[in-house]
Amino acid sequence: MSKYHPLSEQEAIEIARGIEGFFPADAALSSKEIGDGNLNLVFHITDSASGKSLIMKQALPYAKVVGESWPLSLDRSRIESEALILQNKLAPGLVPKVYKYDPELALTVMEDLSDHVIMRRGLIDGTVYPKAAEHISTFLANTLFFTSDLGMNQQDKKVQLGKFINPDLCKITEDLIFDDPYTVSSNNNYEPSIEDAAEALRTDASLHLEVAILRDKFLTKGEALLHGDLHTGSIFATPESTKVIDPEFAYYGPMGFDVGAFIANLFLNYAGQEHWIADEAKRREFRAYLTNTVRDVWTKFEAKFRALWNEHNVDRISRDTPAYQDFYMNRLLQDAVGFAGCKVVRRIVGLSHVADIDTIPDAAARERAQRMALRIGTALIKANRGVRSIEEAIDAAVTAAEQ
Ligand code: SR1
Ligand code: MG
Repeated sequence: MSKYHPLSEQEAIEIARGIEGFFPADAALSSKEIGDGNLNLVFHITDSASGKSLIMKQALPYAKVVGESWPLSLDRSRIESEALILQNKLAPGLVPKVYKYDPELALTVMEDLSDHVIMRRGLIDGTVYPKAAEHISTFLANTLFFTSDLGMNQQDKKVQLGKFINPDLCKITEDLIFDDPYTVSSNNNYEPSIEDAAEALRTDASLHLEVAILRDKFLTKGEALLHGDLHTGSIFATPESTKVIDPEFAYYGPMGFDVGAFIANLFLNYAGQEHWIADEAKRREFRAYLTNTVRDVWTKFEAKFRALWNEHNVDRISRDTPAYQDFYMNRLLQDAVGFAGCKVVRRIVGLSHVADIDTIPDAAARERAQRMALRIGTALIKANRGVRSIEEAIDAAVTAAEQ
């Protein structure tokens, strides 16, 4: 009989006690379920005497945000723990350490990062993260390059790809990001005040063409092992440190999807600042910080990815075809811009939203932020195949925001 069942706080304590050498034998452990995401249980286990603590993440066999009517494979827990272990090798120190994985309980035991703050929360509070672009660009360049046909043996890559087949979680993305926002769907979730803007998404044929092209890349382009859900709620940060968590959506897909996810969430915060910073000059300054971070993350990512290409490329043809690198990087930028746009749009009209905008208490400010985000998202989607620099993409977004 299967050992799987959702754990209680007390059972989580017993499992934590069994992790050899972690807590002192006489530890008085306490356990709290703190999961506030869409899919899983998360237990925070602490020993106040030694100050030691850890996190246990358990997958549920359904999407918690919807209920048991939306079943989800527990295999995502294996995918998450294996992705974390691999990412820690490729980008050391930028993800939590995995202490243990229990396949039967779909349970990953990992480093507690509660001395960090979820970056989304920090940005809502107006916190500046001077190292985030540096760290996230390293995470992106290293994890994407070294899992691609450029950075690893191409036969080994095919085998690795097979270990990260993640159909249930990909289906969530395919529906929620690339389909629902552009049609009438029972998954959609938006306020009646923006019905006209939602209707405009459903009737814009040139937008649909771009989304169809991007969706095709998500469905078919197994370029590198993606994090798969790299929004600012998947990042723990302090001004000095950045840690990427939650790679349960990991699969082999187009690299631009991860780069675009981070950029999208900076723009969602940009729109949310319609409310969070009341003083106009300070708001302008914070928005400039956000667009500088968009510019920095791309510029640093591009420089690091090109350096890896030049030093560690295992692929003779791309190594010996210099113009191919420029072509590849420009195509990657275009993908990132397009995916960023899709990820902004889905957070306004789709099933799952972001606190940057949803928790704005004033209805008029919330509506202004929602409309601004939709203008930014659609501008990025429409610009994607034409952009030649990150500056052009930022200009398109900021011009749309100010309309
Ligand atoms: C049903 S899951 C909704 C969303 O939560 C995750 O963070 C992903 O972004 C997913 O699309
Ligand atoms: Mg998540």
